[in-house]
This record gives sequence, structure tokens and C-alpha cells, in this order.
Amino acid sequence: MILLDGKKTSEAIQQEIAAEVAQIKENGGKVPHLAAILVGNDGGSVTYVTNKVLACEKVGFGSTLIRYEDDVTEEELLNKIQELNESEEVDGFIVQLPLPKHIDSQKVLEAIDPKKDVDGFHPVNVGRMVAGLSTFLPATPAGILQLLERYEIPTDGKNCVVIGRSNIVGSPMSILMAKAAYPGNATVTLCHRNTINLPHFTQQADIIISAVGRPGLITADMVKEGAVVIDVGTTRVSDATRKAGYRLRGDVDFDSVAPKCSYITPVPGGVGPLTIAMLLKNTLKAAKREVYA
Ligand code: L34
Repeated sequence: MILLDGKKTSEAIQQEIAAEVAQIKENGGKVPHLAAILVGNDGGSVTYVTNKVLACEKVGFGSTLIRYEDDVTEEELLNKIQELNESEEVDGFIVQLPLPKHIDSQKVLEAIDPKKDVDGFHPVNVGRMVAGLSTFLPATPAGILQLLERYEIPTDGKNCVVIGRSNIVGSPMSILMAKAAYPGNATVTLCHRNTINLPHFTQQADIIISAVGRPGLITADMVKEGAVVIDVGTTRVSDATRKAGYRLRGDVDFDSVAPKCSYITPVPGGVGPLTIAMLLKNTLKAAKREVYA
């Protein structure tokens, strides 16, 4: 069993980016700048966005964090997005999800200029991904592809079961794993909450990618010997023995599943850190005008 070290891989990618930024600075080019909009105080969201901003500093990007309380109006958000769309300084920006219920998330995402949509959530960029055109790939699926590639995990003709159909992870992941190039070429099954007999599908899988946020969903009996297991879940569960009062749990029951796997991601330290590295990569692409000339 080989542990897929997301932290180490993320750091390697960030070093590559930092080297490129140093080069850009030397040549007097535009230093990439990421802005992030964070609404409210959800613990997970605050942690993720804080880590994104810190990662910008680490690789030499400029960054701007814009925070609002939970009661921000949709209009205020849309005005800020307009400002960021027009900014000369900001190359790319994200609106961290989820947003409060009174805000129409889809409307907010559609207000972002696709050229600056480094999350790849705008319908134009989603469409470009599906069509196989150059685009910003959503960071979490892109990070999983990086893990498969950098560990040289075979995917050609493999049975890949993706669990969860969110716009952020499951849906794009299923499309990308089916693409006619490595690390794709897999036979993909997309399972979700209406799937009847989930174990029937996972037991046939060479690669399982679970992105549902239900701790312990994947148990050892559901996994084939030698499978590759990618755990995207990071659910906070209360734990009185921890200083923070909680710990992170993935969708996979790691202790029982890991011994059966050829490769498996830990939680934390698996897919999460890759999400941040790939957001930086997209921001670099935006600054270099690599997607839209
Ligand atoms: N707009 N919303 C937008 N873009 C995104 O790409 C995200 N996502 C998801 C939630 N909402 C979003 C993230 O940033 C999930 N996500 C994310 C990012 C980073 C980490 C986990 C999820 C991460 O770094 N996880 C660490 C643990 C961090 C901790 O201590 O909680 C890990 O090792 O898994």
C-alpha cells in the first residue's frame, strides 16, 4: 500500500510555481495576483481561504482577501465582482462556496469574467472543459489528476467509480476521467445518493474517488483488493481529545480500507492541499493569459 502524499505533492507544485514567479519578476512581467471573497465564518471555509492566501505569499503571488458577514446582500457581492472583473491588478479570483441561502450562487458565479474564473466554475469554463478546450480546470479534480500522474498510476481502461455529483468535484471528475488521454481513458461510473446498491459498483472499481462528505461511507467490504482509493471528504467531527475540539474525517474508513489498497490518500494531507496548489496554477495561467489570449 502506497500513501498518496498530497502535502508533499502540493509543496512540489508550489516550488515549481515559485520558480516561475521568480523568473517573471526577473523579466519584469506581471506578478500573478489572486483575490478571494469569503462570506461568513464557517470554520472550514475560513481555514481553506486562509490557506489559499498564505500559499499565495509562499509562491510570491500578490493576494487580496475580501470578507463579508453572513448578511451581505447579493448586490454587494455582484458589485465587488464587477470591480474585480475590471481590476488591472487582479488576474484571477474566487468566491468561496457555500454561500448563504439568501444568495443565488449560480448568479454570482456567472457574474465572474471567465478569463478570471480560476475556480473554473463559470458555465463557459465548464463547457470548455466538457468540449476539451483550454480552460481553468476546477482545482480539486485537477489536483486528483496530478496525484494520478505524479505517482504514475495507470488509468487506461480501468473501472473508475466516482461517488458524488457536485459541480465542484464529482461531476467534473467523472468527465475528466473519461477523457481520451492519460490520466483518463477510464470507464467511468458516477454514483450518487440515488444509486441503488453502491457496493455493487465500488466492488468492481479499480479506482474509487469519493466526494460526498459522509465519514466512513466507504468500508473495506466495498473495496476490491489492489484498488486505488481517492478520498475527497474532509468532514469535521467533534473530538474532545483534540485541542481544536474536532478532527477531520474522510469518506473512507481509512484503517480498514488502506490494507486492501495499492494506493490511498490520507485525510488530512491528501486531496485538500492539492486543491490549493492547483488554484495557484490556474492563477499563474490567468496571469500569463494562457487560457484566453
Ligand atoms: N469557490 N469553493 C470554491 N472553490 C473551492 O476550491 C472550494 N473548495 C471546496 C469548498 N468550497 C470551495 C475548497 O477550497 C473544498 N475546498 C478545500 C480546500 C482545501 C482543503 C480542503 C477543502 C484543505 O486544505 N484541507 C486540508 C485540511 C485543512 C484543515 O485543517 O481543515 C487537508 O489536508 O485535507
